[in-house]
Amino acid sequence: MKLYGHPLSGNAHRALTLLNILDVAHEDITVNLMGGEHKSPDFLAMNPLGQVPVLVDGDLTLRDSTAILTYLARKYDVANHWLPTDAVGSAQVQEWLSTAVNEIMQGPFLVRAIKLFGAPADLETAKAKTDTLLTDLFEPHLTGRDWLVGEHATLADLACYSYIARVTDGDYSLDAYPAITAWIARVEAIDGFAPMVVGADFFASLQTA
Ligand SMILES: N[C@@H](CCC(=O)N[C@@H](CS)C(=O)NCC(=O)O)C(=O)O
Repeated sequence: MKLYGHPLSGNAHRALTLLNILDVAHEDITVNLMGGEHKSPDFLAMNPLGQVPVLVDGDLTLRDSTAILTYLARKYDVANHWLPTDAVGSAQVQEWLSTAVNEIMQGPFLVRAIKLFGAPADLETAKAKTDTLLTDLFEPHLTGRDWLVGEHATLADLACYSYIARVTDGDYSLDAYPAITAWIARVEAIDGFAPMVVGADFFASLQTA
């Protein structure tokens, strides 16, 4: 099985994280996003949207981080721990998977991408969307709860972690959000979990390489 991603991609991070947690043998392939490899004909043949992550498992080629999470959980998590099978549990996980690819991308993802990559978007709008998302949804939801859904970690936590934890790469402080901060520490303590690289550390490592 091959996962095409990039260390600075939070979307790739969540997929890679589940492969590691479930101890699934895989090859972790870094796509040269800065060099435009994701828009090459070979990559576009795997994902016409030219985005990472992409998972290739035998004849199956799968794009989209949350689809990859669902596939891996259903195929390798025989206890259905990461993705419940009951109607309420599976729908509640889906709520957060949808939040991860929509509201989190419009807020925390963009705040970070504007700072790290000069993404062409309005910083004040992205910050305002982040404020709303964290203040109205995540902080109250996580107050008095350890995990986003139920009594243990699920795909919901893995999917929402990366861009919320690393919104600080965009000089956005999480100090006003104690419940979110405690949740990030809890997620990072999951067995097999590797925290997402800090943007400044990644760029510094390129200079010393
Ligand atoms: N919905 C997709 C979004 C993937 C995505 O936006 N990937 C970014 C990296 S984090 C990318 O490859 N961007 C390059 C581009 O869109 O040109 C997912 O969840 O995997």
